Amino acid sequence: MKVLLATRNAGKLREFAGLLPGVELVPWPAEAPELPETGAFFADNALQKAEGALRWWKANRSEILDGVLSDDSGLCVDALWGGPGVLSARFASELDPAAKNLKLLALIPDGVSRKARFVCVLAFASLRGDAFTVSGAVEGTLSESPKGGGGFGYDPIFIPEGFDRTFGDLPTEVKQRLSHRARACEALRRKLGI
Ligand code: ITT
Repeated sequence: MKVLLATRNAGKLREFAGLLPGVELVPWPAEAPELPETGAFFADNALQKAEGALRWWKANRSEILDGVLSDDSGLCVDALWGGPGVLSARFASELDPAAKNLKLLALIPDGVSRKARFVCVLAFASLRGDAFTVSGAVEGTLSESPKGGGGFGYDPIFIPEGFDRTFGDLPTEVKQRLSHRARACEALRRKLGI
């Protein structure tokens, strides 16, 4: 099965390669445009990215694919009313990832819940133009300070439930087993029968 992966995020790309064995993932071409994501929900944005990618591919490429896959995901923090959530990529985007993590932690007042979850919505669109979404989530808490150089994005400040280390600090296999993206990919594989 040959699928166009509509993402510019190298961390996501790395994870999908491990989570979808047997699927030939075609990377989003460097010359292709940035895909808009203007929705209020992860599912809106995932569908918008898949739709935009499919439209661009049909207009610019002749290679036939089995479908297009997109991912909209983020970190939802209870103390921030679910934020940054769908705005996770845009939150403090002028900062590098390490400074962004420190800025997010600084927003959490002392003594409040540090509960958070990673959410991932995948949209899969076929070349016929039908599409569906699947989702996955992993519960956890925010660490007191960033820890670990693994993963990407908010991984150094997120401790998944049942562990006492962050995704950035835990072995890659742990994140690949229980992450929001791993769970969404399980649902995708079930739905596609692969
Ligand atoms: P594409 O739209 O090109 O896929 P993006 O990085 O802009 O890439 P999103 O709009 O879905 O993707 O933003 C999600 C942000 O949430 C991402 O940039 C990370 O900061 C964060 N994020 C999502 N999944 C994550 C994960 O597994 N680990 C750490 N941070 C994650």
